[in-house]
Amino acid sequence: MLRIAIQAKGRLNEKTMALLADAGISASVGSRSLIAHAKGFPVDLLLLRDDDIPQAVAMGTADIGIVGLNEVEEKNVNVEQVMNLGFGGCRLSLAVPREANYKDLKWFEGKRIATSYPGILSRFLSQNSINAEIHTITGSVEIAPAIGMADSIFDIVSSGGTLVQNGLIEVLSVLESQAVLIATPNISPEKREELDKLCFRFRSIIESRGMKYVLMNLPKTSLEEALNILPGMKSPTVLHLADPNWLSLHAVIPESQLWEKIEELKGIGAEDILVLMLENIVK
Ligand code: PRT
Ligand code: ZN
Repeated sequence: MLRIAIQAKGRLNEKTMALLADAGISASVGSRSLIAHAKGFPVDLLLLRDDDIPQAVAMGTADIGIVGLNEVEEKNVNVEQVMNLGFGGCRLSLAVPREANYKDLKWFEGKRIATSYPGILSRFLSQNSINAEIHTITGSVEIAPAIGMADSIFDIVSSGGTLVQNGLIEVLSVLESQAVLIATPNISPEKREELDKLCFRFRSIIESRGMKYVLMNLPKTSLEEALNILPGMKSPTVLHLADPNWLSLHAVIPESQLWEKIEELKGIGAEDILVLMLENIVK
């Protein structure tokens, strides 16, 4: 039975539980328990702080884990990165006070940088031959320059709002991160088989995210034009209707292009357009 380490509470917990639920894995997690037995797939959930997940997976305490790439890179332990999970997106960036006269990386020479990610930062600084003082602090890194604890920071940025609020400017993104699925090195063949099944479920869920299933009625004479409007997508499904002058067209369209494509399809006579949510794309 696979044991999967996930964040007990925090930013990744809810989306991790949602991904597991979409994959048919449900667990009732008590607020105090460390382990939960799941239904729907032979897996136990190990609920940990995100900082402890890379190590737990590297040691084999858990066979697999879901955690931010930033934590995996920071802990620098031996784990297999199995797949990106498409949520928890953020970046680890260097930021300086707004009034700093920043031109390039040399600015950091001899400066004090506050961070919760000393491992990634020290590797980056040595690759770029910069000598700076790293001040490791946990939590509220962004206030360090204002209270005189540091000249600059290296921290997680998502919308950038926190930096602005603290009078800081992002000057360089060092690592793009998102939640990733990791596995213990030398996982047994039996567990690898279970992991492959789980990845198959995750992949079909992730691929269907951001896609919509669209059905419409279309004059038969517009079919050629409709196929040109939907290029690059697999050939849409065309069904005959009782009225020989009309067809029913079904297509999968990325959400980002949905309204633009619908307007174009309406322009060539499409009617009764239905947009449906897509739960899975099983390949
Ligand atoms: O208790 P535990 O140790 O498990 O959790 P934690 O408090 O260490 O981590 P948590 O739950 O805050 O974050 C878990 C993971 O979420 C991180 O390791 C990242 O991989 C990911 N993530 C995604 C983020 C953010 N986005 C994010 N915005 N983690 C933190 N932030 C912080 C950021 O540091 C900033 O201070 O949120 C603040 C707001 O960011 P802006 O730029 O949107 O203003
Ligand atoms: Zn943490």
